[in-house]
Amino acid sequence: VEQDDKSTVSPLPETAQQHDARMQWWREARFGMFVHWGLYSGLAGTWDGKPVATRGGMEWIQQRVKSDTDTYAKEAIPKFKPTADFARQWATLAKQAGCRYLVFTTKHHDGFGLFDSKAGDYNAGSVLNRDLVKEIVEACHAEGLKVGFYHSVIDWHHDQYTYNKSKQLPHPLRGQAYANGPRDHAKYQDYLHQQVTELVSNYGPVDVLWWDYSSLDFQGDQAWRSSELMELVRSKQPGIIMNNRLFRTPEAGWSGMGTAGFIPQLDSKYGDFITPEQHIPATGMPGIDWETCMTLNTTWGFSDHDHAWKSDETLIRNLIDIASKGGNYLLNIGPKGDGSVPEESIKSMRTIGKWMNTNGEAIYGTTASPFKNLPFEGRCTCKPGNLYFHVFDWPADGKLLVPMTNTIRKAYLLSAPDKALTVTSTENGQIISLPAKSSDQIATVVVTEIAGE
Ligand code: FHN
Repeated sequence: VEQDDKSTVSPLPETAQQHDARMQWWREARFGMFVHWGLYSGLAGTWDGKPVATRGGMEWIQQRVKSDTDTYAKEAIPKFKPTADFARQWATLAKQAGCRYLVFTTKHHDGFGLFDSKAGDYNAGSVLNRDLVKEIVEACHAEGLKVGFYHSVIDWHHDQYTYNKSKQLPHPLRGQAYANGPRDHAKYQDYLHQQVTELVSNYGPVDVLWWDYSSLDFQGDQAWRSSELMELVRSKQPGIIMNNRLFRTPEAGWSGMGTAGFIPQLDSKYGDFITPEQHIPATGMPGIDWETCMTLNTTWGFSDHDHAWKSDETLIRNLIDIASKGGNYLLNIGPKGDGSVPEESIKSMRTIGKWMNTNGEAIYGTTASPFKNLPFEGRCTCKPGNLYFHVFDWPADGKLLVPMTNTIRKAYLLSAPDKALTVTSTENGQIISLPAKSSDQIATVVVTEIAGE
């Protein structure tokens, strides 16, 4: 198996200006909601009456319990009962949170499609006589959200899908028939392309295609006929934005799961944005569009047993940290088998939304901090003429030193725009006198309108 991808897809024949125009809404959005929902959601991390685990991705439950698809589907389908209005609840929550786009799983690794597919019968159209993708797209558009389709290229159910990382036979998820039968991965690739064609043809404008995921030894054209697949998508959806997970070579900007890697100049040959897992410099990565996706607890798909919820302060600081480095934050909810959203998730997303109602100006449409480091615990985002200093740890003496010599025309808290703050110039920079920190502020933003910039 070749180590390096030799995909032949050429970068789009678009000018830099056209590329920027295509990416503009995404770069300005900065904050999206991710949704992992499928047959696994009804199982809720429980198999054979016992918790499978208390932490970790329960969207992988089929693989974790090594169940073949027939057994898995027999258990999971009766527990997957979407209500009539589940999609509206998601879209309303995303809006309340201040998200500008919503990316949801059209199919995860178990292979069950949420759309009404004519390719096979392992999908909501055949099983539930519903097109759940259509319902979600309509709900998102009703709330003015951009729509992203997460689509797993991995597919544990398909009998011609041959990549078997474990090299076990019979493949633990496909049973003996799979082991003995003829297998031709090209037939799976045809199936993959047919379903993707349905997704980019039948639901109107699709704003993001979020591929997931490739291995170092199985990627690109060899695994997915990626060049053809990306060009097919772009032919149907010229304005679409895609991530880079059809590839896993370093050139594709995939740093690996938590491994430090280099992020070279990305071009549309591999996708339009990367999903880096490693440390991002404080001043971001000029010329690279990137997005970090995270869970609210430790599982992407719903689990009854995962109570490791991130604090609201952590979530808001993550949003600020990522925006301060020029990236997007895709924050995940894992709805239950009926599509309802766990109360803990609703509370967190609404708390973020309350903060965004006051401070969203310091996130939307901002670019990375110009400062390699700050003399206080916090972050900086910027727009032409404005710097937004996000203060994580409020200075006990109320004095905020900002390392700049420019004249500050005006400084104020976004939560109190009419109250100008005193600014004193010193040889180390400008000191902004802050009021006593109010208890409910998770992170407060100081806006400075800089003279001459
Ligand atoms: O295996 C998946 C996982 O279940 C989840 O969908 C994440 C989201 O980024 N992607 C893969 C692991 O990176």
